[in-house]
Amino acid sequence: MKNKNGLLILGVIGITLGMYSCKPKNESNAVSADAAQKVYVAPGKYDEFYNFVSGGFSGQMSVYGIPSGRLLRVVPIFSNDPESGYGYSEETKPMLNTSHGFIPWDDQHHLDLSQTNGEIDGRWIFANANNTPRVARVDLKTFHTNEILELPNSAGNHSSPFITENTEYVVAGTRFSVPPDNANSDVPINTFKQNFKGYISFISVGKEDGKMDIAFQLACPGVSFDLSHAGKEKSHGWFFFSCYNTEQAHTLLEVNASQKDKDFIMAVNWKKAEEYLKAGKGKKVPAKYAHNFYNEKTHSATSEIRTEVTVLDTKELKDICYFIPCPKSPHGCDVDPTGEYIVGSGKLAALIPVFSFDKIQAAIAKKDYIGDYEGIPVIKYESALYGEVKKPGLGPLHTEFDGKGNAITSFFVSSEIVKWNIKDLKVLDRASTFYSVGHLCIPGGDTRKPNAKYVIAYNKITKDRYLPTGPELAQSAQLFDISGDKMQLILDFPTTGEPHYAQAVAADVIRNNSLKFYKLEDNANPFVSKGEGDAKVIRTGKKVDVYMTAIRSHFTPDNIEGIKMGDEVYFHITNLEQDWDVPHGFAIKSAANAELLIMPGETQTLKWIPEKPGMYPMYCTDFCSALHQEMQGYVRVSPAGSNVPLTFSTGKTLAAEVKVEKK
Ligand code: RUQ
Ligand code: CUA
Repeated sequence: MKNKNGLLILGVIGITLGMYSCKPKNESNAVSADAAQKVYVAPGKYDEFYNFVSGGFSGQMSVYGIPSGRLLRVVPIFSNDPESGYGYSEETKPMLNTSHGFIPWDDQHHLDLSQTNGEIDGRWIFANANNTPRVARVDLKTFHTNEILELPNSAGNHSSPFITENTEYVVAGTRFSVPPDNANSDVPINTFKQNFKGYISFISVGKEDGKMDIAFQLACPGVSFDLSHAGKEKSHGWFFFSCYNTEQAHTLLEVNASQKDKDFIMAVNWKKAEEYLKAGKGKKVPAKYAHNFYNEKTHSATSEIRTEVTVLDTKELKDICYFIPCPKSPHGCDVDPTGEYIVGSGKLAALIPVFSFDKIQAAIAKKDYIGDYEGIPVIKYESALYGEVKKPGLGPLHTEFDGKGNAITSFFVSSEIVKWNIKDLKVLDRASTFYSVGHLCIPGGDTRKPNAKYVIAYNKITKDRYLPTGPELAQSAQLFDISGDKMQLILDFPTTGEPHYAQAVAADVIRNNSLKFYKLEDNANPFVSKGEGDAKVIRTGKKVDVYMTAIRSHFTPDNIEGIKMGDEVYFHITNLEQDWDVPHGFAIKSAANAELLIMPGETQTLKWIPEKPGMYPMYCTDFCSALHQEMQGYVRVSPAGSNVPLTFSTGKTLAAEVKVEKK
C-alpha cells in the first residue's frame, strides 16, 4: 500500500510536469515592480554576498555574486578544465589521481564552508565527489583546489562533506553500502544483508593549514546515508544522518526501498567515538586511497596512495550510534542554529518531523528503544519527536534557517519553498519555484548565525524560464528577498551544471583575504625561471625541458629549434608578472591537451609530443596587453635523425637559421 502511495506520488509528478499543470497561476506577476532595484548592482559596484554553488555532474563549483546573480568564476575541482589547464598541466594532474588511476570527472553535490565557533570563517570550502568518493578543499584566498582526499569503503559519497562547528571534522557518509574494500567483494549481490556495510568517514582538518586526513571511519549497518549535518551549540559533538533503504534492497529501489513507513535519522555521538579511538578501540584495516595535495610554493600537486584506515565498529562499540525513525525515505537532515531541532525531510512524506536534541538525550538515558536495527538501538519515534509540521507541501527535500526562529523548506513535488516557525511548527508563508526546487541556501543558513536577507532556490527543472537552447536548458536558480514577512521572488539566474547544495557568505568575509598574485621570489617549482636570464632549453635523452618565461608581451625563448621526432617536450612557463589580474596563457599547435593559464608568479607545465616534423607556432591565449597578439613564437621540429642543433632565443636570429641561409 505504502509503496503504492509512493509510486502514486511520483506518477503524479510526472503527469503534472508533463502537462505543465503545476505552473503556479500567479506566474506573470510573481515578480513585483521593485524587484529590479533590489537585485541591481551598478557597474563597478560589488555584490553583497558570495554564493558558492555546486556543479552537480559538471564536477566543478561556480561562484556567483548575490543579489545580482552574476557568475564570477567556475572553480575546477573534480573535472579537468581546459580554460585554466587544471587537470591538464603536469602540476595539476596529480590532483585527479585516485586509487583507480587518473579520473578527470566527478559528480559534485554539496559544499560546506569552514566554520569557527559555528560561524563561517571564510578560509576554505569543502566539496564532495559522489561517484569515485572524494572530498576536496578549496582555498578561498586563491579559489584554487588545494587538496583532494579519496575515501575508501565508500560509494556514492553523498552525505558529504558536512563539517562540525569548529571544522574539527569534515564528515562523509556512503550512499551505497558495499562490501568493505579489504573484503572479497566478488560476492553475489543478493548477499547484501550479510556482506554490505555503510561507512562514515571523519576527516580531520589541520587547524592552520587545513590538511585533511581520515581520523577514523565508523562501520555502520548497510543502509544508504543520504544527507547530514553536524550538531551545534548544545548538540555539538553529535552528527545526524538521514538514511534510506533500511529495507536493504539491492534492486528496483524506487519500489523496494520505499516499503517501510519510516526509515531513520542516525544520531552519531562523535565525541564518544573519539574516546574509543583514544582508548585504542580502532582497528587499522588495509585500504587504498589517494591523498592529493597542491603546494602553493612549488605550484605543484603530489599524489600519495595511503594504505590503511582506522575503523570503529559501531555494533561492538556501544553508545556511538542511535537510530530515530523518520517518515518516508528521508533526504535532507538539517539542524537549526540553536542545535536543538533536527529536521528530517521525507522525500515521499506530506509532513515534516522535527526532532528534539533534548528529547533524544532523555530517550537514550532512559533506553526508550523500540528495539534495535543490526545491533544499533532504535529510539521510539514519539520519544525523539518535538513535533510535526502538518501539510507543509509535498516532497520536502531540504531546510535552511533564518536565525529568527524560522525554517524554510524546499518541496520538489509541489514546487515551492515554505517558511515555517520552528517553535509552533505553523506554516507562515509559501512561494512557488519554477520548477521543482532541490536545494536552497540562506547565507550562513546551516550555521549558528544565518544572515537572512535572501534565500536562493536551485531548481531541477527549467522548462520555459529562459530562451530555449535546444534539448538542454540552463539550470535555474531563483533569488527571494526574505527580509520581510513574505518571501518575495526578485530574480531568476541561470547556473552551470546541475546545482545541489550551495553556500553563501557576506562578501567581506572572503574578499579582504583574496590573493592578488603569487610572489615570484617564493616560487619553489623545480622548473621555475625567476627571470628571462634563467630561460633555457635542456635535452636529457628524448626529454626536452623548456624553461620559459612570460611577461607582457613576449615569451623567452620564443624561437626554438632542434626538437626532434620522438621527443617529449615539457614547456615549464613562469609568469614573471607581479601584478593583479595579469595571467598569461600558453598554447602550441597540435598539443593534445589544453592551454595553460599561468597566474602571475606561478609556473605551470604543458607536455607536448610533436606528431610530425614541421613548424609549430605557439602563443599566449589570454589578452594581456595591447600587444597580446604579438605574444607568439615558433618551435621547429625535425626528423628523428636530423643534425639540427638545439638552439633557443628571443629577439635574435638563431645560429642554425643563419647556416641554412648560407647554403
Ligand atoms: S541532494 S537536491 Cu545531493 Cu538534495 Cu541534490
Ligand atoms: Cu600574454 Cu596575451
